[in-house]
Amino acid sequence: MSSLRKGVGSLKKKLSTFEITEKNIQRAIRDFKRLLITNDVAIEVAEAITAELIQEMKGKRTRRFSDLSKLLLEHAEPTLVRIISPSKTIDLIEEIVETRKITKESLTKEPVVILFLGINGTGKTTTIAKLAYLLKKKKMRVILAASDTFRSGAQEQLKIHADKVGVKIISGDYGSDSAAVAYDAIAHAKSKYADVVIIDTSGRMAINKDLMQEMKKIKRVANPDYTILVVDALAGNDATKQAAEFHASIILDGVILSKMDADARGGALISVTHATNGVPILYIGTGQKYSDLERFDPGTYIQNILK
Ligand SMILES: Nc1nc2c(ncn2[C@@H]2O[C@H](COP(=O)(O)OP(=O)(O)O)[C@@H](O)[C@H]2O)c(=O)[nH]1
Ligand SMILES: [Mg+2]
Repeated sequence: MSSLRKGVGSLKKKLSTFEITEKNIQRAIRDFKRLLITNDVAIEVAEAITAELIQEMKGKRTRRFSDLSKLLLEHAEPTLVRIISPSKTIDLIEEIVETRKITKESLTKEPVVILFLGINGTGKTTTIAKLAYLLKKKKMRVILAASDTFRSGAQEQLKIHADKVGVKIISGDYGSDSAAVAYDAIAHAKSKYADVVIIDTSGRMAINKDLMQEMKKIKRVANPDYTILVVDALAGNDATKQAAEFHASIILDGVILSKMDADARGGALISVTHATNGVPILYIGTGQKYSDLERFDPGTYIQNILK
């Protein structure tokens, strides 16, 4: 008897619901794709995301056509969070403090070395100053390496930040070998038992062979513990392209997305993570003050986008 009732129940449910197919979900998918793209998610990434969502939803049942969009958003949230959740989360400052605790106990002189990469104007120098500020608050002794020997004014700009934050800077001459400046800064850090060396590098207007060769050389010479790319949230699709190209030539440990305060949409963040196969977003830049560097929380971020 109870099995018959169950059978009737499931038949009724079948009659009052319909199966989701690739075809009948098209319209909801199209609207959702538009939402992603207008939020600055790169087109090919929006396509990959929606293709994944179709696969997930196909074959499920729902009562009304009007429910499809709502259902899609419900599925989208965990999918998007998964895409931008790195395989491991890194609390950079905590990791550095821990590493130094261990290395100090063993009396080694190796500082933690962080290499910053990115094209012109993305916010590398500013972000380095912010990170130095946070590390200094944790009592870390920081040395900045002014390895941007390319763009005029770059050395002075970093020096101003170093003075304001209260950390030491090792500079070079314009036109000199940027890798040599990094090498000098690391040698200096070792001799002074400093904790962290942060290397500022030059960018170019766009990614080119010279830039990549120079960055590869710095990476070889400095042998950094962390290689971090700074991309500009305002750059939209270009930010995604930069992240993919840098990651293809130089393995990245993390990305920092600057200027999130100036960009209400911030979809670049989804694309960048997707394009680098999950390189973690370590921080987002949220302004021009030194304290405007925040750790990034995927869950809250996606909830805001889908609101
Ligand atoms: N609003 C805002 N501006 C930023 C942020 N990060 C950097 N900037 C600004 O972006 C411009 C370029 O930054 P800079 O550090 O010189 O870029 P670099 O060429 O990559 O070293 C500067 O005017 C910075 O003040 C941020 O998070 N928010
Ligand atoms: Mg700079």
